Amino acid sequence: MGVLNVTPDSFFDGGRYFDRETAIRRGRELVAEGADIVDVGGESSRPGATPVDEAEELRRVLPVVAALAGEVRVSIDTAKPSVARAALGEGATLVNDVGGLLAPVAGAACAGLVVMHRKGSAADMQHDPRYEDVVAEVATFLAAAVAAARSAGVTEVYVDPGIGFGKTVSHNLALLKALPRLVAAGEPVLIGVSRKSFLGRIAARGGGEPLPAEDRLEASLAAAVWAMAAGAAIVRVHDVAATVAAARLVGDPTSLSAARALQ
Ligand code: HH2
Repeated sequence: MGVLNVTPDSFFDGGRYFDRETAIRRGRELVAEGADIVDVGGESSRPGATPVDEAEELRRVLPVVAALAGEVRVSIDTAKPSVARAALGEGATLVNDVGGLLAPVAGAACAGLVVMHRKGSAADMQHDPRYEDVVAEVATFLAAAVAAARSAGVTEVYVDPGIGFGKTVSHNLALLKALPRLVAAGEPVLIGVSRKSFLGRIAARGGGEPLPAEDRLEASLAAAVWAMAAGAAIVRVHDVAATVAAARLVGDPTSLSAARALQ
């Protein structure tokens, strides 16, 4: 899944594809690089991001969704029911529900749904998030979200532990380490780690400064390979070409997946 943020303020690609034509061109580039899905978003969910009103979010995403929907599977990354509904009307077929409210919209439209765990809003989610047992709490939340999605009539559901959404570096690492357990629960798993700040902080553990988003490609690829080898069905990434190249190692029947089968 390639990330396409039509925003001025996303933490990595903010401002790069804010212009409509540039965004559409970038979507096509993601497809050429090997993306099976393009995830279009019009509101940054990074900690501290300024909320975007409905009219503005629609203005940002709808023309881009409409232009790309005939060429690739498009998912709509939003927290707003009205934006999800309108994007589905323009040809999107997957709802990336980052706020937890969109199962009825996906169900009514016979669309797929990504249910994602988060603790708190963009304004407060990174202010000292705490869990008794992050893996158990996220797994319980996702099982309930899947049940709610099925009752709303959704038949295609993906679960996402929401890396970075109300989680410390340790919480994110615990969830990644527990990925095989989440995969074993039975629903296809989506993982979004691409260029996230915890990767920059881990790289700084040797004593240096946290790496900025521009310098987190290698760590992102390592995390994506880990996620794929652990059985994730979808990885959501900014760097599609590099991830596709890395994915070959995991997909090659003589390499990592075969090693996993032997365990
Ligand atoms: N992460 C981001 C946005 N949407 N959706 C899912 N399902 N999982 C994720 O981990 C996820 C997501 C944050 O990344 P990005 O879109 O690059 O940044 P921003 O929120 O600043 O636009």
